[in-house]
Amino acid sequence: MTDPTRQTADFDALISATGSGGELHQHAAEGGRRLTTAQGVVIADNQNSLRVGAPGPTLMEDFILREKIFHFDHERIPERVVHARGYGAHGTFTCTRALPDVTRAAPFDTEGKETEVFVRFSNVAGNKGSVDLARDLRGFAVKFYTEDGNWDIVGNNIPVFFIQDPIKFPDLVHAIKPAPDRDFPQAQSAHDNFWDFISLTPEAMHTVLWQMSDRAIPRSFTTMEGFGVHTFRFVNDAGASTFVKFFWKPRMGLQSVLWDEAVKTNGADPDRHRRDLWDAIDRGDFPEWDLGVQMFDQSFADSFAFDVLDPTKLIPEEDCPVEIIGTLRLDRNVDNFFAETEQVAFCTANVIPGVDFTNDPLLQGRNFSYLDTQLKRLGGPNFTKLPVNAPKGCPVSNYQQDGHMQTDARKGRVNYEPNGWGEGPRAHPLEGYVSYKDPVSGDKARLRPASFADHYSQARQFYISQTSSEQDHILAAFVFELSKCKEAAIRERMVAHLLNVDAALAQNVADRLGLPDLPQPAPAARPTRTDLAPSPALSIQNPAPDSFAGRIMGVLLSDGFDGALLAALEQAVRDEGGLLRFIAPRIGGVSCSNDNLHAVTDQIAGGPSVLFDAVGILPGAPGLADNPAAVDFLSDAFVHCKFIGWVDDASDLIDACALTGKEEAGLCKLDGPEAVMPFVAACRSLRHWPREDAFAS
Ligand code: HDE
Repeated sequence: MTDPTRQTADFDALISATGSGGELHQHAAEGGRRLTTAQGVVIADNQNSLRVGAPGPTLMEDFILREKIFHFDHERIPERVVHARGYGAHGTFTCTRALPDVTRAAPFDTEGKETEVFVRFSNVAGNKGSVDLARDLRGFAVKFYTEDGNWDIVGNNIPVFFIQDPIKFPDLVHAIKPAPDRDFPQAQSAHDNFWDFISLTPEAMHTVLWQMSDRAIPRSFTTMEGFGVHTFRFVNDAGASTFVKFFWKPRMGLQSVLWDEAVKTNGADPDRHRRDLWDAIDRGDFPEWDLGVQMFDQSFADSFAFDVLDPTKLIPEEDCPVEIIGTLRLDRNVDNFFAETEQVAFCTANVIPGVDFTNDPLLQGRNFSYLDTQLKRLGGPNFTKLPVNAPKGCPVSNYQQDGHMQTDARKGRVNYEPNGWGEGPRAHPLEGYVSYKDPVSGDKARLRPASFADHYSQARQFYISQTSSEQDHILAAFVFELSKCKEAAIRERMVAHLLNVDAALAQNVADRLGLPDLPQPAPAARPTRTDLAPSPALSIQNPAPDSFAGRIMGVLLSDGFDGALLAALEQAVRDEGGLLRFIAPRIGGVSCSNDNLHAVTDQIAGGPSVLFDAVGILPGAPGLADNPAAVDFLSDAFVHCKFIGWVDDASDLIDACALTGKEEAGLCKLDGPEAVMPFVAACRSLRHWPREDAFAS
């Protein structure tokens, strides 16, 4: 065996030959860990392959080179066919309200009980290397490691889905992904194929309204809701079932960005969402969500206007309250992205006693798909042995064996059941998983329930539940997306659907697209649309947020800035639980009025205002108006309805952005430290939406 402390006699000669110099010398001298091959052989030289003569041929015998390159060549695995770009973290779920009468699910049996979780957020359409702020649905997948086995809620940040039958899923995904001939556009729905498919799929209209809303461009993972989407069942000890829908409610409140901001953020920081999550956990600012449930029985389901098994429909919170039963806290970043976030395998069929399925056709289809996809992606059936996928806190004991990458060396001769050897695990009728006895009958046929046929009523309900600002964003999104469709017939077909949702929305989209005539409304499967009451819970802006906690203020500085004013601003933002970034023309530091050097976090061209929730413009002297990046910084902040605090020395910049004399509550003059508190208090509402009216066209 190699003695790891042994040094070669001609060690110095080796160092000079390898070119590793002082670093290697120091590392070895300190007794640092030895670099080895995968077989455990210590490597003497990791810089030069084995050759004959100085420029001579490389030898096949070089097992160190060959093993290293071989492993490198196989580093990539197939990315997820959807939800490829994702980011995960570990955390804990704490039960705040036990439900022993409703479900035997372990996480809810006792108040205060903690269950370990792993969560992965994702974008749906883009590939693994795409940008965070694409207009897209987000995945919100949670794995609970319970003592009864692993349970996954594989949800999205939007409570409904595009289709009602799994047989349509490959078509939906093909349509949104880059076109097969040209392989673009990437991570975008703004193209002919997507809208061609959607305009021929009326059941998608409700989800499309959500997708065109601000929900599809969240500020961060920590400011978005999660939904289980389908109706599931809770089952109690007596075998009685209660329907349940799952909700994750962010403690930070809901917040999204504007489309122009999203587009610019993708250039400034394509990793905005993952960086935000990583940084928050890293600094101990652990993001939290409450778990809410809508629970209802068959008689509620029978009386509800829509089929609770239709995944294109939701149950408004006003009709069935969301009851909070626990809190999710993410408190640990992964050690290794690939080993954990990339290899984690979620599956809707991962349920535990106390949780069961319904006959939602989409859920039934998903239960098949996830296991299948893991086999392809992770290369064999033993992916459940990977630490991130393996159950924790409960034994795994069965007769499954062999397969690629088997890590269990089970002892003994028994690998079947029943066996007469008195060895090995046995099924347990009382403790084991028993499916809910759902009486089923009917003809075998390819059919769609008539109760799934209304495709417009809830789309309209969503639209009329938005604030006028949010409705404007939906309009702008439709115009943007459809303007990217080259085929006029597709644009027209979409407007025909929108006529069934809201006449004014359809007319405005048509006008802005320059449609010569309004088409006839699309023929509806149901002759009439039901006009439902608005559901305020569907809006992001309503109720207005009231906290700057966890938000970032970007302060633009230049030499000679007022140190006392900045100190007051820093204090006030920190007292609110907010964070600060300091932006200046030079990264090396910026000097204060008393000549002290203040650290700069971003050079101005690399720290545009789209990265911040509010901005302060605190230069030490006029002159920023000559800097195009400073002009963009302020004018973008203004157009994006951010709160802006500014000082006299920024007057030339204010002028350059045509903001001189603009009297409005979101543009706050910081005349002295006493003006700071009211400014920071105003920032709690995060955006000054009335400003948008000035830009309405
Ligand atoms: Fe998925 N989905 N999906 N999906 N889905 C996958 O599984 C599928 C659907 C969702 O972070 C895949 O491991 C079908 C609805 C999330 O790893 C795949 C249908 C909802 C994630 C798959 C749906 C989701 C996935 C791709 C229609 C919201 C990422 C890679 C019947 C409730 C999980 C993988 C993670 C991933 C299939 C529809 C959420 C191919 C067939 C509805 C969050 O198995």
